[in-house]
Formats: sequence, structure tokens, C-alpha cells
Amino acid sequence: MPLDAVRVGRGKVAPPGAARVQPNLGEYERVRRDFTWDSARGWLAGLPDERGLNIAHEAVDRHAEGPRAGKVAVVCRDRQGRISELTYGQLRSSTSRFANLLRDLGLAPGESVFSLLGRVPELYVTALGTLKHTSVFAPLFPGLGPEPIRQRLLLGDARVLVTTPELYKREVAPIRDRVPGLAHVLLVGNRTAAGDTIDLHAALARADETFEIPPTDPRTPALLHFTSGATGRPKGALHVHEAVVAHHATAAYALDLHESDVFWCTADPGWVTGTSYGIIAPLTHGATLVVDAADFDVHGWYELLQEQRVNVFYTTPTALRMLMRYGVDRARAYDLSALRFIASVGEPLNAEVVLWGQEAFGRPVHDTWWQTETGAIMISNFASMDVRPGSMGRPVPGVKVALLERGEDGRALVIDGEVHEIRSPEAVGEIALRQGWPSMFRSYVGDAEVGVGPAGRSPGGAGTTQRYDACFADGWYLTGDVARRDNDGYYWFLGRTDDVIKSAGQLIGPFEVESVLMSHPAVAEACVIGKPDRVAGEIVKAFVTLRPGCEPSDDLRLDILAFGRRALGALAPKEMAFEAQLPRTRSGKVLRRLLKARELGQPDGDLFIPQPRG
Ligand code: 6R9
Repeated sequence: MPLDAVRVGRGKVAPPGAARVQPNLGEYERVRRDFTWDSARGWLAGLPDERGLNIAHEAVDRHAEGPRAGKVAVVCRDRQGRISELTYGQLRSSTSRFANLLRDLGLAPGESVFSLLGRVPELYVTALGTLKHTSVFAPLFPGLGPEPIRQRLLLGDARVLVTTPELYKREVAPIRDRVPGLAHVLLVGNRTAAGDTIDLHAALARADETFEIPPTDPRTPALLHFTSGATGRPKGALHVHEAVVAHHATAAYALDLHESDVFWCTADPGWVTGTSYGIIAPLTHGATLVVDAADFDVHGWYELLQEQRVNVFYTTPTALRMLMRYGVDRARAYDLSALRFIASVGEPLNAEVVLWGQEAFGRPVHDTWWQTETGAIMISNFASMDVRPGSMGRPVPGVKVALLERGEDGRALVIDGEVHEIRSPEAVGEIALRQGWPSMFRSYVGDAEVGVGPAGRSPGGAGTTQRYDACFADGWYLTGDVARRDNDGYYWFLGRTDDVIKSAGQLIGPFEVESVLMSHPAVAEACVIGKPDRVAGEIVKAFVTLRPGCEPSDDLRLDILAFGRRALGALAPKEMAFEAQLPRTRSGKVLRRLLKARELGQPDGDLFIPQPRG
């Protein structure tokens, strides 16, 4: 049976014990027709006296001022398994203290505050306190090595960094003198290890616990997320406070989140999912957010779902495939009766996983599709619709999706400045999104100086330039993903138009990895590809050529891999092979696609070499 024809029930029959909850999005066609972003803006409170729209007010203060002051906002399980809770009222005062601390440090609105933290309560306080102060919050994944950290601190013009003594010592201290703009480092925990830093807890205790959020124009920069392109340095995608309209609305529609829900998003806030849905969206709904500081552990995860009675679970295909390895019986050994809605993002969700979810949890897994640049879910399988296993679903209300034809040069076809959309119901093309949804990124910071050293300006002041402009044509944002649309308007992911790697849901730019490998003394050239992997989707594999006088050996291979791990952390290659030379185009560009085709055992001749979008 073709997969298009497989339907997984919309869960009209609730598993035993699960509360029956009316989906937020009932009739898809009707909601999609009537929906406007203005109406969704009306679901939020806005700052008192028409003083604008601030994410932290929507996520924290408005609840803390009302009957939800005593409600648990965040439940954190630390690495030792201990549970701590923060109510909306407590979150309000701790984030106000943080905002006052930034003010006391002399930070100006629009300057950036970085975090390099595990999923500890202080991370959530930093994020929301920074937004209160109208500074820009830039979270870094704590698995990054010193080199990617340095790149991102420079690119985002970091003024403040919040981290732990351990991470500071290992990852930041070695590079701090090469990040001259970084004025203050705040440490969570015992800071005997580090000089020239501030003890966060002591400073918070001294700060005032009330803070009035300044007037916030909805277009004020708020969040800076780093992502990767196929070429050049990482890109810092800047989002504004108005993005919260999309975070809130998409959590309601695509994740079916209700105020009474306990919600767990397993993504780290160092990636966009972990901030949009792992911090902001659930709090704007006044729901309870579950946070797990530990990494994946099958018992730990099922136990957390069971003990916290999680209703809505948002995770990745890789994580689900890891759970799947332990079998259906393992899942059924826990009381997961509270679980009402399961969703996934970040990489292709294969149909087997959807069907397995149905068997193991009595619920299908709902795929959602979006990007760092889109800031929120754009395509999704909704609670009130049949899930088509293997499909990403249909556009979120308010989001207009088009498939674009490609020209001979591989770029989306633009004729006389007009984008060529394929209008037949069934089509294959590059996904494009009509500009105008609130969480659309507003710039790539430091964009003008692509490839020529640090960005010398604050993210708040960044205009739109080359790399940003290259993503748009004729009022459409070109996503770089190719999909098929079926007759009923469901979208099916086919692939990317560039060489970016998705490993365990994390986007990895080959250029960033190659640059580090090439700084190893024995390496002449390096090229990395995503090698298919049953669990992680892809893993990073490197091909290197050696400098004259260096001979390939197992020891050298291990040495280069270890070198990569030290510098890059989670972005490092897991596998490596020596090559006598790397295949190149006539103009000298390394042909990653050719190495990939060879790795997959495909004939070189079949190669389709699309151009990256910029
Ligand atoms: C949120 C996030 C974006 C890229 C995107 C696409 C891939 C995301 C997907 C998916 C297949 C899905 N991607 N969701 N591919 N099916 N449901 O992941 O952002 O890290 O920027 O990655 O991830 O290739 O373009 P980001």
C-alpha cells in the first residue's frame, strides 16, 4: 500500500485514563480561511497601557499578576533526578532580578546576553529576564566546543555571558581574550575556578525583585539563534518580540497545547525549538513546562512522562527512534495515560516511527516542519486531522506555502522579479513561505561582513544584507527544502537544496567543521558530508587529504578526530577517511555531493548538483 494511503486515526478513542480534550483547531479548512495574525495577536495581553508587546510579559508577568501566580510554571529535574519547581510568581521575581542586574551592569537595550548552560532553572531565568530588559537573548548549546562558541560570541556581539564554572574553564577561558566585547561573565555555582567573573546568585540576591518592563515595540530584537549554511560562517538569525504571536498560536494549533497541560519539549534551548517551544510558547499559555537537565535515557524519559503526567510531548525523530529500539513493551510498562499529543520536529520523521508511536502510546506522532529562520512551526499534522505517516502535514493557519519550480541553475525560478509558483495540487518544488508571519527572522547579524572576520555591530542595529536578501524573492522566503505536495495538500519532505547536515536534529554547517579540521597540522584539505545513520538520521563524516610528508595511519586518524572533538564539541565528525585528493568542480569547489554519492554507493553520473541559495 502506498504510504499516502495509510491513515492513522485522529485519536477519537482516547487511551484509558487520558482526559478528553477538544482540539484547539477543529475544522482545518474553516480555521485556515478565517485566521489572521491580527486575531492571534488579540489572544495575547500586550503590555499595560498599550506599551507594546514583550515576550516576557506574555510568558511570565501577565500570569503572575493574576490567579496563576501560585501555579507551577517550570518543573526541573536535575541530573541527579531531583525535582525543583518555580511558580509563575517566583519566575516573575527572579526574572525581574535578572533584568535589574543587567541594568545595574550598564547593559543597553538591544545588546546581547548569551547563555552557555545546561537545562538548569537559571537558563530560564536568564532567557526571560533578558527579554524583560529588552536585551537580545542568544542561547548556545552547551555541547559546543571553544571554536564554535568564539565564532558565535563574536558574530552576535556578546556583552554578557551566563555559564557555569566548569564550562567557563573548559570552553570559554581559552578564548575569552579573543572576544574583547564580552564585558561580563556571570557564573552559576561555585566560582573558585574563575577570575574576572561575577557570581550570578549573589548578584541576583542583591538586585531588586520588581522590574517594570519598558515599552517594547513589537519589532524590537529579542532572540538570536545560530544556524548553519552550506558555505561560510554560522548565521545568526534575529527574531523580534512579535514572534511570540506565532509561538503562542502555533503551540495552540499545531501542538494542541491547552492551559491545563503539562508540556515537555526535549529540545535544548541552544536550538530554536528549545526556546520557541521549550521556554516561550508553553508559558504564554500559562501551562506547566517540564525540563529535564539530563540527556536521553530510556528509563529516565518514560519515568518523567509518567511521574509528571505529561500531556503534550514534543521531541525529535532521533529520540523516538532511540525509544523504539527498546520496543513497544518497554513503553507500555509505564503509565503514560496522561499523554494526549505527541509531536516531532527537526528531521524527516519516517512512517515506521509514526506507526510505532501508535502501537506503543496509542497515539500517532505528529510531524511538524519549520526552521530557525521561521521561528515557529509552519507545516504540521493537526490533532483534528488524520496523520499521514511520513508526511509533514499541512500549512499552519496564517502561513501561505508555495512550491517553486527551479531554474536551470538550480535556483527557484523568478521571472521578471516574480516567483514562479507551481499551482497544480500535486507538485514537487522548493518550499517557499509568503512573507508576513510574525516569527519570521529579520536579519542575519553581521551579515555584511560575510567571511571577513568578526561582526562589529550590535544585533539590534543589523540591517538586511546579502545573505538575508538571498533568502527572499518577490515577497517569498525560500527555505532551501524541497517537498512534494499531494492531492489533498499534505507536504512530504524530499531533501535540502544544500549540503547542510542534520545529525540528531542538529543542523551542522560543513564549512565550519572543515575549517577546524584544516587547522590540524597534518591536514591539507577537508570535506565533510552527512552519512545516513539509522538512528541519528545522519552523522558527520570527514574526508581529508594530508600535507606532504604526512602518511595516513590509524593513529593519525584518531588524532584528527580527537582534535575535531576538542575544538568543535557536538559538531565534530564521528568518522573520517583519508583521500589522495578531493573531487572538485572546474572552478575549484570541493564536490561534497560527489563524495556523498560515493559513500552511498551511487554512480557519480546520477549526480544532481543544485546551487545553494546564498
Ligand atoms: C526547527 C528546526 C531546519 C531544517 C529544515 C529541514 C529540517 C525540520 C523537519 C525537517 C524533515 C521535518 N527539518 N523539520 N526535515 N521533516 N519535519 O529543526 O530548525 O535546526 O534550523 O533546521 O531541518 O531541512 O530546513 P533548524
